[in-house]
Amino acid sequence: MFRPARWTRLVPLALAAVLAVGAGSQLPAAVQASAPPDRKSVAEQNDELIQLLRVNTPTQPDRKRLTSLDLDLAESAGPTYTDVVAYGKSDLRLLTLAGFTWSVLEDDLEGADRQREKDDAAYAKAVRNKSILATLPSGRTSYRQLADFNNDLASLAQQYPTKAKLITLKEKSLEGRSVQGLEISHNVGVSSGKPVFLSMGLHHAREWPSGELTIEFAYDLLKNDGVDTRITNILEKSKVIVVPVVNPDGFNLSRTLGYEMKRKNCRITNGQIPTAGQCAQSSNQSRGVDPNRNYSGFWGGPGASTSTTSETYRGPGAFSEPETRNIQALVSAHQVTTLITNHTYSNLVLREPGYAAAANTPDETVYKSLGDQMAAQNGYTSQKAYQLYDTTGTTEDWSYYATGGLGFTFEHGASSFHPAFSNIPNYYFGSGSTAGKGNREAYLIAAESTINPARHSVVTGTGPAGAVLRLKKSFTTKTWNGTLLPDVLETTMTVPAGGTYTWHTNQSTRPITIQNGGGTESWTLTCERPTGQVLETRSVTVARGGSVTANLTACSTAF
Ligand code: 0X9
Ligand code: ZN
Repeated sequence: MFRPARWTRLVPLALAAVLAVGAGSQLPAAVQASAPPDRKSVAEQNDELIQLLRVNTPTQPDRKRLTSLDLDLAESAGPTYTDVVAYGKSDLRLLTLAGFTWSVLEDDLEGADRQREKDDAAYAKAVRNKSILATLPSGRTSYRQLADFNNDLASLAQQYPTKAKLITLKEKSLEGRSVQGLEISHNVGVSSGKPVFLSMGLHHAREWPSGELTIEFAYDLLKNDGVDTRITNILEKSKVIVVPVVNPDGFNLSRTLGYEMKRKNCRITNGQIPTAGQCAQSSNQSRGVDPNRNYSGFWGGPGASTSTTSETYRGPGAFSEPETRNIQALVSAHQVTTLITNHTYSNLVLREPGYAAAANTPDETVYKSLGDQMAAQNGYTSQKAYQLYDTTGTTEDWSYYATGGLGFTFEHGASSFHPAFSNIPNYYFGSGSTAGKGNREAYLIAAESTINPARHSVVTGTGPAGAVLRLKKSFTTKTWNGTLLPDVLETTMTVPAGGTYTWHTNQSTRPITIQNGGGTESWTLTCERPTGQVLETRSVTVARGGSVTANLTACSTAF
């Protein structure tokens, strides 16, 4: 995954082979075998192919050494190998000089993209002819463009006004685009105290299926509410929030022919807004901040680069980017008890911790059990995130340790950032041994786990109908070098008619505090007039699986 797409092509595969031999490493059989007969014409044009390589990394030191080369790791790794996107001779030379051997999984990624477009057209035709019947909840037959995502979110909100609310995240992207999502629940406009399941896509621009799966789940919930009892129950008891495109600038560029391998955002110069067209300039193609290294949790630690041209560039500071600040604000303003951030690829369900030197999380038992349950549906491998490789500053490095909401990274697909679209129904509904399960079932399990009070906390009691209740917690999140950054979690609900409230929340003590043996922390609960006048203040301490009663009698008297 890591490494800029450089769209110049300079060197044929044959030269790669020469380089490999020249440096004294054994030429892998797959490299020899993979050169097709028509390679000559490519060589004549002096082209350079973008390849997918399977690099042999039998030991942990090998994997560490490979990571340190700052190549574009394809986030697919097994016990003895790590897949790498290689951009021609400089990358191949780097690997060779470092003593690595490899086989070629795909010798022309751009050619594969052209083939994918042909396949998508054939798939759309087959669906139109009804020779393929299993279609996605929305009926889509090709990857969405950015405008399609935004139009679809808006039409769902319009079509289901009591169940779907369009949301715009607080900051625009660097190129001025708004970031949109949908809140989905019965009586979505009523502030209800329901627990929240947040699903997101496209932190990484080229990982197109991650946005598709996120929005298809929204269609599924809205279409099948009242039809499928599991979905009816989910919308009654929880709120599902989807944000299919977290990084619209990067995604928009990746959907422009010639830029498909764009991964990061459009930050060209630290702290500066890019000028129009700057992000697409060929000299800037390796620029950008990796949104999945820019969150504050352990920011600046292992598996995140300080180089502005690295695919894992962490940015000049934690939350330096609007894309990550948006998600921070969204999560801080809701009781997100379950979170899935969708990525591609490797068929993985990843839970914290994200770097190998970290201790197991204090929630390892429940965390693993939910990860395993979901992986049993989509057929992926459930594991700790660092078992793929070390990272810091990822979404859950912040969200899990700061809120306690169980957060997962899903890496969809076996071997491609964005395979032919005909794969997406298989990802969603499952295929082969997972037929009828797939990510649809995994997401339903995530939503059902969100509802399960054993997996979050409950604050309940009496108060005056119409009063605004507020739960607030202020603390600091520590980056890798010890900098303390202010964080505020703040959510509200309204006491319903009848004067009894039930609020499904995250635990009051942060996992990071539990892990560091730091004692207990509390929520501050206030009961207010709708004008904001505070009538009662309480301190609430509640653990995961716990319930606490707070009868707001002073507030009731004064209201
Ligand atoms: O590196 C990433 O950001 C994620 N993979 S991707 O290829 N989609 O970019 C994985 C991050 C998961 N966390 C850890 N591996 N610790
Ligand atoms: Zn990703």
